[in-house]
Amino acid sequence: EEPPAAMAVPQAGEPGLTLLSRIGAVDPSSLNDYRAHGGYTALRRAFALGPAGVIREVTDSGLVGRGGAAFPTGRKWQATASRPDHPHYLVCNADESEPGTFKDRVIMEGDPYALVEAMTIAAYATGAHQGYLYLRGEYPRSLARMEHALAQARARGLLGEDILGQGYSFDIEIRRGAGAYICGEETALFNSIEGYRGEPRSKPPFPVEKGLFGKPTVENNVETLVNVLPILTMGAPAYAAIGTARSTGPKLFCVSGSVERPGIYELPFGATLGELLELAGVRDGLRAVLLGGAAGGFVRPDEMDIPLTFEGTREAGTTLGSGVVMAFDDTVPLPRLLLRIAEFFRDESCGQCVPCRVGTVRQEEALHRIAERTGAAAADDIALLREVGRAMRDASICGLGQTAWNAVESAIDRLGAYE
Ligand code: L3W
Ligand code: SF4
Repeated sequence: EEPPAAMAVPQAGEPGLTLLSRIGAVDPSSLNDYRAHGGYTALRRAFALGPAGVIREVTDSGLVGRGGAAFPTGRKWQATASRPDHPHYLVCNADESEPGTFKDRVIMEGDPYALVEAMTIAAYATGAHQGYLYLRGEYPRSLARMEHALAQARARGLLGEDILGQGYSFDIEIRRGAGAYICGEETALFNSIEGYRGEPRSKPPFPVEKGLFGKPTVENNVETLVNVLPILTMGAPAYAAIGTARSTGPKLFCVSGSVERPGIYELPFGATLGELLELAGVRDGLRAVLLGGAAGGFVRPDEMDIPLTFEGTREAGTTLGSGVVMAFDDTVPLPRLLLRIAEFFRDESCGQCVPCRVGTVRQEEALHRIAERTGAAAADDIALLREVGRAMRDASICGLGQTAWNAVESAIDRLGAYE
């Protein structure tokens, strides 16, 4: 079995944490221990509130999606709940594949019952009786822990028929990914579950109307879902008081690269990039920080005041994405790093649409040439990269093609990568 995911040394299991409070403190194989650590109080509260009451709390909490796109969760749930056509489905996107992202893995390995409880609440609120957990194929430990948790929950009447004697039935099936990054795109994921090629569908229609098997579907990231537990236990106003007005609640950050203590850090939204890197022990000679993963962008060491919020990173011309913070010191060759990112997108493009299928190849070729050329010759290729990048951003069907040029563009414009 692969080694456990890195945990943030100064944070995991410490008091004062919300999402990580049980990680390292609870026995992930024991439902009793989960209950002893506050487990299943949120589901009881959900049954007391009723589906509409749960959606109201989630809406009032200001929770937005943690997969990278920050769509309001309450609005998504309401849209599916109000659809007259049935069945409704709940899908948890655990195909965590964005380079540098490993937060969902820490939750599934360290607190698996939290995800089972949160999925049950989401399904109850949106009128679903069947849920799917789409789990990254490269996470065997997450799979084992989640399978065990599902079996225990079923055996104890917390999944299946008549959950907690409330007359509500719900169950969860696990589907494993097979190594394709694109299957983390929500509609490619539906195709994968349905047995088709993992190719994104055009939107609209959005999944809330026409999702899995063509039915109204709520799809949320693992971290998004587990936030529902503190929302219900502490109440929406207390939750909304954490973070900033537009990015409420706690956030998990995945810190890796040139730092002393890589791992998952939980901080309220609004902490600065510098504060986070201070916790992780930033090394001398910092050259750049990649925010948001391969689909995100680079920032410079003099931009440490950027607030880690969706609005703050947007105003700074970058993105928070799924919470990736990858530090690079001056021993890392930037052209090689950019080539690796371009290679990744060329490999992972599903090939369905021309701008992305061809653009990711042209981007990689140009970066290869630039790595060997200087001056005016390199300038030609940089101009070509901009043109190809614009076409990918404007005309690709899905987020992969739309963001495949982000990191390279930011390296050229913010870091002066080829100057
Ligand atoms: C109802 C509308 N629903 C949008 C829903 C939509 C989806 C969500 C966001 O992700 C991000 C990117 C990267 N009525 C709706 C609506 N929705 N309008 O809201 O939608 P969208 O299209 O803005 O984004 P997206 O394509 O789902 C793109 C990030 O994903 N990314 C990688 C992420 C990796 C991980 C990981 O490894 N864990 O999350 C790659 O591109 O940051 O911002 O549900 O249906 N009118
Ligand atoms: Fe496939 Fe790329 Fe088009 Fe997305 S943008 S549908 S990954 S070819």
